[in-house]
Amino acid sequence: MLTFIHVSDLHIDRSFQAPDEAFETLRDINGFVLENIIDNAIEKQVNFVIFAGDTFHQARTSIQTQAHFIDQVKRLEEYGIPVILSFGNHDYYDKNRYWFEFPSNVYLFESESVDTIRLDFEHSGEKVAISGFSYTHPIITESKLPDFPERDLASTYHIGVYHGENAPKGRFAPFSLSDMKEKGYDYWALGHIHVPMTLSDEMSYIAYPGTPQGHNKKENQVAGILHVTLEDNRVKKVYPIPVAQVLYHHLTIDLRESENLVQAQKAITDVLAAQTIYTLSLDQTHNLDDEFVYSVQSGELLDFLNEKFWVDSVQIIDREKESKFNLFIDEELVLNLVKEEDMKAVRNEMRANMPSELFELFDEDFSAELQESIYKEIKQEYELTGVQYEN
Ligand SMILES: [Mn+2]
Repeated sequence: MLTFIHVSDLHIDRSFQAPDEAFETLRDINGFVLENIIDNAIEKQVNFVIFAGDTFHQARTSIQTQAHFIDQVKRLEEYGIPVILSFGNHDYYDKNRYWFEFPSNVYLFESESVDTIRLDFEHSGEKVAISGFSYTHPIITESKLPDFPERDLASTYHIGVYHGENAPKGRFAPFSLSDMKEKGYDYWALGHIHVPMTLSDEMSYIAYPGTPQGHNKKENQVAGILHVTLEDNRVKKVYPIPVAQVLYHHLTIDLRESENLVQAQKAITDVLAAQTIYTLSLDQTHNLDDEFVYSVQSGELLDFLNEKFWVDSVQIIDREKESKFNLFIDEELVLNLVKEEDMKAVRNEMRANMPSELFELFDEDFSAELQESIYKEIKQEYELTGVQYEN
C-alpha cells in the first residue's frame, strides 16, 4: 500500500480580497497553509507529495517565499518523503529566478517536454512512475497528452501530473477526458481549476483538488488537498483534507424577527464567526426603520462589524435604496460648499494640465454646469433642510 498527497493551485503570494482590518493577519496566511500541508504529510506518513502547478502566484517569486517553500520541503526531506513539483501557467518555471537549490527529495518537472520520474519503495516493493511536465511560458495551446508515455508496465502504479483545462481548445494545455483515460494510468493529479472536481472515479481516477485556500469571495468552495491511497493495483481511497486558514462565506441573514436595532444587531453578530470573510446580505428588513437603513448604507454598520469580524460588504437586499438620509443642514450651506470661486479654481487647475486646444471646452459655462451637477447629486442622495434652490 502507498499513500500520497495531491496539492494544486496554492497561489502562495496571492493577496486576499478582504477588509483592511484583516490585512495584517492575512499577510502570513499563505505560508501557514503550506505549513499545514507539510504537517499533514508528516502526520499521515505519506510516501510522496505532488504539487500539480501554480504553487506560486507569480513566475517571479519573492526570495522570502522561495526560502519559506524550501524550508518546508526540507522538513519532508528529514522524513524521506519525496516531493514532485510541477509548475503551472502562473508560476511557469525559469531556473534563473531561483535563489536556492531544491533539496534532494524534490523532483522537478523542469521543461515543457513530458518527463517520467520513478520512485521505488523498498518497504513494500512497489514502484511508481510519475509522468508530467511544467510550463515554462504562461500559455500552452496544445494538449500535452500525446507526449505522455504508455502506461509503464514495470511499475505498480502510473500517475500523470497535468496542469490544464478539460476543453477542446484553450490556452492552458487543453485536454480531452477520453484521451486521458485511454492512457490507462491509475491516477491523474490535475491542477489549474480552483473549484474541487472529480472528472473520473473509474479505473483512472482523475481529479482537481481545487485551491486549498480561497483568495476572494468567488473562491468559497474549497475542499483542501487530496489524500490518496493506492492498494491492490488501484486507487483505493481519495479524500480531501481541509487546510484553509480563512474561509469566504456569502451569508444572507433573515431579519423578519428583528423589530428594533437592538434585535437586529444581535441577529447579525450572533451568526458571525472568526477566520471567515463574509459578504453579508440582509433580508426581510421590513420591521426596521430609516435609522437602520442609514446605518447600513452609510457604511457605519460595516465599520462596526469589522471591529470584531471580517466583513467585506453588507447590503440590504429586500428594499430599494429609497429613503434619503437627512443631513440636517441648510441648502444654502451646501451651495456655499460648491462655490463658484471653487469651481473656477478647479477649472484653472484642469486647464493647467491640458493642451491649449481644449481650453475653450472648459469655460465659464463648464464651471456653472459642474457646480450644478454636484449640487443635484447631493440633492438626490440627501434630504436637506432650509431654503430652496431656485433654478
Ligand atoms: Mn493555473
